[in-house]
Order: sequence, then structure tokens, then C-alpha cells
Amino acid sequence: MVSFGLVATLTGLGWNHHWEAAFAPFATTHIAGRIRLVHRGKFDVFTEFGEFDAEPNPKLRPGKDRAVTGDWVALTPDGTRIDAILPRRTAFVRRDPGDRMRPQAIAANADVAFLVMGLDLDYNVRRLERYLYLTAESGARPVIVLNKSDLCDDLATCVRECEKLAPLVVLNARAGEGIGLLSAQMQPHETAVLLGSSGAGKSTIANRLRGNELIPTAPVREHDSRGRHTTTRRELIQLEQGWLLMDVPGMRGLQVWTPHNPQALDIAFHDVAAILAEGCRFSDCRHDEEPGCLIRAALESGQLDEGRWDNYCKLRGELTRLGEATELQAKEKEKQRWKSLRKKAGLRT
Ligand SMILES: Nc1nc2c(ncn2[C@@H]2O[C@H](COP(=O)(O)OP(=O)(O)OP(=O)(O)O)[C@@H](O)[C@H]2O)c(=O)[nH]1
Ligand SMILES: [Mg+2]
Ligand SMILES: [Zn+2]
Repeated sequence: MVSFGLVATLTGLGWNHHWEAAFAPFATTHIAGRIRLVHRGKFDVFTEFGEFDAEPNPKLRPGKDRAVTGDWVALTPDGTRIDAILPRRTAFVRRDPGDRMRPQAIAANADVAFLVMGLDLDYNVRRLERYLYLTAESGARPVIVLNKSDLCDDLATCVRECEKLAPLVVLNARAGEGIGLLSAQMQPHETAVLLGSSGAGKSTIANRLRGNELIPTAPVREHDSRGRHTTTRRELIQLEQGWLLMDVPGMRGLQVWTPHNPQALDIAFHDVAAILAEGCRFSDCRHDEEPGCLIRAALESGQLDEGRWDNYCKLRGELTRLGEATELQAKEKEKQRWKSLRKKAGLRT
């Protein structure tokens, strides 16, 4: 056992009826824990009995059942071994930058995704749209956090661009201005995850909420506002405000993964989805030059932004290609499986 956390109750860690039901098969043999930190294959786990250093049961399949920060797990009573990971309610998943044909979970079981964007050169609505898609896919509710308000000359324009996309909070985390607005977005015992580019100010926000400087932060590069990837681990933090927060390293790539939720694109681009649902004159309209095209009309009237439409098409294209590639991969795997089965059975392959 390492140390006692702030609130040594399961409720304080986000436990509720849902988790109680999910944990039922382990209730008499295990204790429940929530992953606080992952480091080199070892896990720091919060429990109602304190914090433990645990190792995964070797039976957990390494590629598939890898616990991440925020996961609820079943621990052996001595707190040393993780025997099961409870099915995630939400998961922020991107394409693994190392192995492009695999998903990579960033953080699990967040109720809210704070999408942090600096109001310096980090500001980019197209990237925000991509985060909003991944958030819809994750199952969490998005809140856009525009940080570094002290560095913005035209706050009104940025606010106008973002407030139609999702609930919005404007901050100056360095000075602590607006920090209380984050709590207003949270219900008691909910968990939020901070997502955004390196240097956007995620750890500064976490430190402000905690009232200390425990997490290291570092200045961004002057010429392009890029961060230096200061945070290298994902950490779940209990806040005295009564909710939980996950600080994660800034993301370099934001490649999408195959959808689990086919509605995610329509949720993130609800305005585009509404126009498409209304239907252009031709059902196979390519939204190009066809007469009676509602998309063209919306673009021409300014109701739909050209950049937003392009971004939607780009994302949709990526998802289609990824879907085709994973289907092909699955077919190939199945073929190999049959081949080896036939071989084992002594049949000609
Ligand atoms: N001017 C200004 N600077 C800020 C503000 N918030 C954070 N910063 C600065 O931005 C720099 C980067 O902040 P971090 O909190 O380290 O950023 P991060 O998002 O955690 O970055 P990674 O850990 O690399 O992903 C630090 O120098 C902060 O002091 C703000 O509201 N205004
Ligand atoms: Mg950080
Ligand atoms: Zn059309």
C-alpha cells in the first residue's frame, strides 16, 4: 500500500450503481479499484482502503486488455494484482500512432471531456471539430475550454465560432481567472479528462483546480505556441471540489479509429447531418454541381461554413477508408485461422 488519497470512499472515486452491478461477479473475491496512474506496465490504483501498486494478471491479454487511467478494476484483496478490467462506460480512443492498425485508449470512464485550446497560435476550429468527433465517439459530454484569454485580441470572434459547437468556458488559467466555471460543468463525483495540444495549459488548469503546483508545466515555443510535451503520464486526480480530473499528455496526432458509435459523426456535425437528412433533390447527390443540392445552398447562404463542410467530408472519408481496411484485416485473419485449423487437422491447405 502506498498512501491514503483525499477521499477514501468508492463514491468519492466515481463509484455508483452502474459500477456496483458491473463489479458484482467479483464482489466476494476482489476489491474494487480505479486506476490512478500507469507507469511502465505497473499501475497505481485508488481503492477505499488506500492506494496500491498493482501488476496486471498475466492472463489479461496484453494488446487487448490493457488498463488505462480511469479504468475500474477488480483487484486481489492484497491489492497487488489486477484480475479484471470492468467494461468501460466511455473511452477516448485514437489510432495508435505506433501501430496504425490498432486502437489506443487514452483515458477511460470520463463523463466530461474538457477540450482545451490555447487562444494563441494553438487556436484551430478544425482541430476542435476533430476532438468533438472523438468525444462523441467516446460517449463523454464535450466542454470547449478556451484558455489563455490574456493572449487573445479578438475574443468575441473566437467565442462566436466555438459557442455553437458545444458548451464553452473561457479561462486564463495562469492567473486563475474563470477556473470556477469548470466546476459548474460537473456533477458531484463525475470525472473529467483534459484533452488538447501540448502547451494548451492542461496541467496549469489541473494545478489551479488543486491549488498547488504539483504537476510540472513549461513555456511554449514563442514562434508557434507549441508545447514541449511536458506531461508524460496520465493521471487521475481527486479534487476537493468533489469531482475527479484526468490530466494527460498533449496529443501529437489525432487519427480517428473505426467507430463503435456510428452516430458519432452526426452528433459532432449535427448541423451537417440535419441538412443531409432533409435530402437534396437527387438521392445520390454528390453535393457538387447538382441542382437542388441543399449543401451547396447552405454553403452559398453562409449557413454552413466551407471549412466545416470540408472537415466533415475529410473525417467521413477517413472513417470509410479505415472501415474498409479493418474489414480486410479481419477477413485476412479469418483466412489464416482456417488455414492453420486445416493444417492441424492434417488437411491440405
Ligand atoms: N499567458 C498564458 N499562459 C498560460 C495560460 N495557461 C497556461 N499557460 C502557460 O502555457 C504553458 C504550457 O502550459 P502547460 O500547463 O504545461 O500545458 P499542457 O497542456 O499541460 O502541455 P503538455 O503537458 O505538454 O501537454 C505554461 O508556460 C503555462 O504557464 C494562460 O491562461 N495564459
Ligand atoms: Mg501537461
Ligand atoms: Zn447535395
